[in-house]
Amino acid sequence: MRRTAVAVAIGSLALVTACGGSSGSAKSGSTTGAAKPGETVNMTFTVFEKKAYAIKTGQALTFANANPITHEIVEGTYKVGPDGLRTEEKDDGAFNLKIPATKGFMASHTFDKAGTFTFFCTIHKGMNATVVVS
Ligand SMILES: [Cu+2]
Repeated sequence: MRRTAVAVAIGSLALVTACGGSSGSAKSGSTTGAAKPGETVNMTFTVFEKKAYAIKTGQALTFANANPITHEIVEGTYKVGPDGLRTEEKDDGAFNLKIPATKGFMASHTFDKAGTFTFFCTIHKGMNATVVVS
């Protein structure tokens, strides 16, 4: 239940942003102080926008697909070669998000424990990143 609520909330925010903000109150100041639901991992083609993300315990990472490309995101360990591509990987089975080849599709995973976790896309060897949950 909680996970679904987070995903919906993030989706709504993204929609508002994408539409250019028709709500007049958005102009006054920043969003500082508002409860942050986590971070969005934007996936453009076969690249994660960032290599490292930071959220709080109980918050989610939301994976947003910018292109009609299939992804499968799992948590696990990996090794990366000098070209930035994974040479080894081990899915730890914590979660598995199948992202369909749908532009604008979003799926999220809530992290309930603090720690540093690595995740990757099983399909694309260059999609590797870390999240610190504090
Ligand atoms: Cu991928």
